[in-house]
Amino acid sequence: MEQYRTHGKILRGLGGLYDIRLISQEYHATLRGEKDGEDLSETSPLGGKVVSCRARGVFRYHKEKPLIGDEVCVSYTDASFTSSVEDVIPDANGTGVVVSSILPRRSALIRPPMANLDMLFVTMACASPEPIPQMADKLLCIAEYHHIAPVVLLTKCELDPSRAEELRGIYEKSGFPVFLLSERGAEGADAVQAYLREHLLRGQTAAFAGASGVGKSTLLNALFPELQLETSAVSEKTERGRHTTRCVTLYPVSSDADCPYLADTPGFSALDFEQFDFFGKEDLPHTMREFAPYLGQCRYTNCSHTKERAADCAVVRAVEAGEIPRSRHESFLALYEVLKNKNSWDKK
Ligand SMILES: Nc1nc2c(ncn2[C@@H]2O[C@H](COP(=O)(O)OP(=O)(O)OP(=O)(O)O)[C@@H](O)[C@H]2O)c(=O)[nH]1
Ligand SMILES: [Mg+2]
Ligand SMILES: [Zn+2]
Repeated sequence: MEQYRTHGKILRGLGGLYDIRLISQEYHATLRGEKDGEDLSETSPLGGKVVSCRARGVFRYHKEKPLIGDEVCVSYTDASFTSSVEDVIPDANGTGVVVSSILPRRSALIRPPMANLDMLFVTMACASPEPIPQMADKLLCIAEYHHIAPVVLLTKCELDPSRAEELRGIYEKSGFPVFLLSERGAEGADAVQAYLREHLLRGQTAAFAGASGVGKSTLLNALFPELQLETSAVSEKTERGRHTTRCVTLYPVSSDADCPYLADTPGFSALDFEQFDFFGKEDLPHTMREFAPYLGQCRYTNCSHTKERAADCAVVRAVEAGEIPRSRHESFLALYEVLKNKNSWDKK
């Protein structure tokens, strides 16, 4: 039986079943042994199709858990697909679609649990739930650390326009693209759409992340009404989100095999925030993009840019001069403290 190979991207995983979208333009057919070395590339008729695979084979032996956004090598046979490719669950008895390997990752995050992200929309509501700049700043640092392009999204701006302007000022000053959304995306979604068109390239992935209830799924619905994602009102009592989105899912933005993807992710709670993946405290200053002009300018090379005197620390001086937003430096101090403690714990 002819064996084919192609590439796919994991869109979602639920109960041990992974949806994989075949993305490769080319595939290879090999008649076992006989045609080795011969170039049999053709355009895959399956590009853009979604197949479901059980987490068997390579997943079982792989130490790392497959992540949403992983690119995988997929092999299949003629018999793998019945009339409708969309509803195949073809893993039975060697005739099915088999994931033979997970391709090397460009990046992997713990929160949101995703591989190969290219752009991260750090989403924060101006009110309901109350914005937590430190959570946004931590996400921004993580994106920078992994070379994922960060974008700041401020939602529910109509609920507190002055807070919206204040936050816009902070993040624009720090050098991030910032988008303001009001009325469930009725205002502002166009600008996000235009930004995505211009900056998210073929095959790339952008994710929306932030606290529960900030309106990530709502915005995705505004951008792509056909998605009809579930949303729900924040709790009246606690003003917190209800954790409506339960798992990370990638949505292809068109039917092209190599189109970009957008990801909806489950909202964070304050507790999740503690368990974020992180890195060494020495790396932290380099993940604050507005610190860049000042690094290397401090009096002492081992300056931590935390409690030093302004006379000695170029970063502290820039904060006092209003060049670096104070709230960003406050987040830096808090994150530095977390990393310092984490590192001393690691050494024990
Ligand atoms: N007033 C106002 N409400 C909004 C806006 N955007 C979203 N909402 C509401 O906020 C609530 C939460 O929205 P969701 O889209 O479910 O939030 P989410 O970020 O996806 O939440 P999780 O899935 O729990 O992470 C819903 O009731 C939305 O209608 C907005 O711009 N203005
Ligand atoms: Mg949601
Ligand atoms: Zn310094």
